[in-house]
Amino acid sequence: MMVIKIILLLMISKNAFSLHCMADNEKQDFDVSRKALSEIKADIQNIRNTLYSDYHQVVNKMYAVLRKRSDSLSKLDQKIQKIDNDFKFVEKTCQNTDDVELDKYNGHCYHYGTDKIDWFTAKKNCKKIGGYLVKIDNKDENKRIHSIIRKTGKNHWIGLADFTEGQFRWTFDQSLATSIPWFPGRGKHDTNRNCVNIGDSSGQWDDRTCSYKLPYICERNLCK
Ligand SMILES: [Ca+2]
Ligand SMILES: [Ca+2]
Repeated sequence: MMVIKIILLLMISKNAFSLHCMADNEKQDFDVSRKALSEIKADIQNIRNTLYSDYHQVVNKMYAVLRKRSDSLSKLDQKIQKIDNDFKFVEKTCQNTDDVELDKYNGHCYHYGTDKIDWFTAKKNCKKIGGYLVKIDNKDENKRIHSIIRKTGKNHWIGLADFTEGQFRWTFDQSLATSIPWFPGRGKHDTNRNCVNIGDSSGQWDDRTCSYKLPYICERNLCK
């Protein structure tokens, strides 16, 4: 539409500007030309306004997308930082356990502490080497551990306790233990017996007072 107006304007204005004085019909052409010119100017202004509006809409949309992406990257960056910190912690604890003897079994590492200490101190000692008081997940793991401690002739602390009476939970993940291989007569309601050890003779478990002093077993999910 605007192109047609421009062509018309050029045709009319050519005649209008070629004369020194204007007759009536030429004056009409002149007026028509001026009107067309005004319309073209208005059209150009409308197009310019539309372009500005479109431009701002596009910029705002792009800015919103970029801001969303930036937020996602920030969250990702935080997660990477946390993982990096975890790796540093593991690296540090591994360096500190160079002199600790570890038994590797099924992708995990086990440390058999020989010093006789109470259950809470045993728990702390395991944490120092980047592990936890052992969580015995199944019969095979119990069999492996029993095969080692039976040679020591001593019961060992494991990471199981019922600080809420009757609810025996693993310290590693606070999950409830199922099908516990108790010594006959053990694991009954007794608020003085809250910490659990594994027996060297049968591999069965016994609950007793947490202040009792025993060797202990630590487990670690990562091995060098
Ligand atoms: Ca385990
Ligand atoms: Ca108890």
